[in-house]
Amino acid sequence: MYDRFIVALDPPRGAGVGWALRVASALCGFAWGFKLGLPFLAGFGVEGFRLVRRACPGASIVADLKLADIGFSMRLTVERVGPYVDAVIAHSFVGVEGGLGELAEWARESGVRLALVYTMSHGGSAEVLAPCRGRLAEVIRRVRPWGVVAPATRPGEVEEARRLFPWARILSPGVGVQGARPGSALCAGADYEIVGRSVAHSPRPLEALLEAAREASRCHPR
Ligand code: BMP
Repeated sequence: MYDRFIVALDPPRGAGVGWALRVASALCGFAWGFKLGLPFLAGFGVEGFRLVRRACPGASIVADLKLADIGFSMRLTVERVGPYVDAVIAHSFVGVEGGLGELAEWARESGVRLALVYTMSHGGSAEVLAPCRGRLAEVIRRVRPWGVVAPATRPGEVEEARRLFPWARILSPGVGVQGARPGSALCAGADYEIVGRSVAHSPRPLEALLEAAREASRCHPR
C-alpha cells in the first residue's frame, strides 16, 4: 500500500536541500514518488530536482509548479525541470487554446506526463473551482492528460473524477494535516494519495508512511 503514496517534499522553514535528500532517501523504495512544488523550487532551485532524482532514481518525480499561464510561459518553465521529472501538474482552468494545448504538446514531445487539477483540497475550492466542475471536466476531456488531481478531503469529488476520467490516474492531496484520513481517496477510486507534512516533516518519515499505508489498507484498491 505504501507504493500508492506520493510524498510532497515541501521543506520546513529554514531547511536546506539536505533535509529533502534525507527524506527522499529514507522513503526510497517505498513511496511511489515525490512531489516537488514551488516551495521546493524557491528553496533549492532546479539543482534540487536533479539531486532528488539522483538520491532515488526509481521514484517518480512530480513537478507541481502551479502552472496556470499562457502556453509559452508554462513551456519555458517545464523545460527547465523536464530532464529530472516524470510528470508535471497544471491547472485546468486556463483552458486549451494558447494554454494547455501547448503544454500537452510539450509533454508528448518530451515524454513527460501531464496531470491537470480538477478541484482542490482546501475550503476555497468550493468558491470557484467546484461550481465550475462541468467546464473543468470539458477541458480535461479535451486534453486527456495522464493524471487528474482531485481532493482526498472531498471523496465525492474523487469518485466523480474516477467516473468522468476513467483513463486517468487520480492523484489526491489533503491526507494528514488537512484532515483526510489515509485511504479515504484510495477507497473512493484514487490511484495515489499525496501526503506532505504528516510524513515528510515527521522525525521518522518511513514509520509515518508505513503507518499511513497500514491505515489505507482497510480499503481494497481497484
Ligand atoms: P500536506 O499533506 O502537507 O497538506 O501537503 C499537501 C501537498 O499537496 C502540498 O504540497 C500542497 O501544495 C499540495 N496540494 C494540496 O494540498 N491541495 C490541492 O488541491 C493541490 C495540491 O497540489
